[in-house]
Amino acid sequence: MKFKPEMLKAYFVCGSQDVPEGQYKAVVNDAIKAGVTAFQFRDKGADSTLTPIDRAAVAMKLRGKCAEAGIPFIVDDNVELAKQVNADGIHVGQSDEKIQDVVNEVGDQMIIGLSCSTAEEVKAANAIDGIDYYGSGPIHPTGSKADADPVIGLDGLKQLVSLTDRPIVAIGGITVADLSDVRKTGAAGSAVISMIAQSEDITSVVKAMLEA
Ligand code: TZP
Ligand code: MG
Repeated sequence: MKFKPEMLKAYFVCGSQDVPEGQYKAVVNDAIKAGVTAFQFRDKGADSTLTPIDRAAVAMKLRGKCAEAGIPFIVDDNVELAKQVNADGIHVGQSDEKIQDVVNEVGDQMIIGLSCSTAEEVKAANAIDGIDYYGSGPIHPTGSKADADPVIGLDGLKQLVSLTDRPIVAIGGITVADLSDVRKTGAAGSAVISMIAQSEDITSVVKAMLEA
């Protein structure tokens, strides 16, 4: 699937650890039906309720749902799993597999996202061909990532946007109240876990993301 910056508008990131046990597929299906523009499979950590075998099977199922909806299925961190399920994309952090190795391995077939939370990281990433977008944050404190980088705020986001021509998706503690401010920084969209995963009304939060 060819990358388009519009895919970053309403980007849902989620793993089984982010929802009550047994509800993962249902929540992701609801988000897809509501119109998210990208989905990232990020199932990891001690709170994941999937075994490695289940994880690949669930990834495959959700991969198929995203294909039906015409949105990219992006795997967090795990290049092997991304290849196994023929994902549309891979998203890596600064301490995951080296970005240049990921580009070399799958850059010709997958969308590539890289987390960049500082000016130095953005500048270093700008020098590497083949990265499609950056994920930057956390904008606010987040309860969804134990080892999150320091909060950068909307001002920090704005600074990172000014340092690159590549599209940036904002992440970390984003709520509906932030969506228009995120937009004003020049970011291409917002990536969220709890705003969707913990919502009683997924349809309306996704609508707010699409309309921001
Ligand atoms: N990377 C930076 S913050 C974060 C990730 C995966 C968690 C975002 O989750 P939430 O619930 O939207 O704050
Ligand atoms: Mg990561």
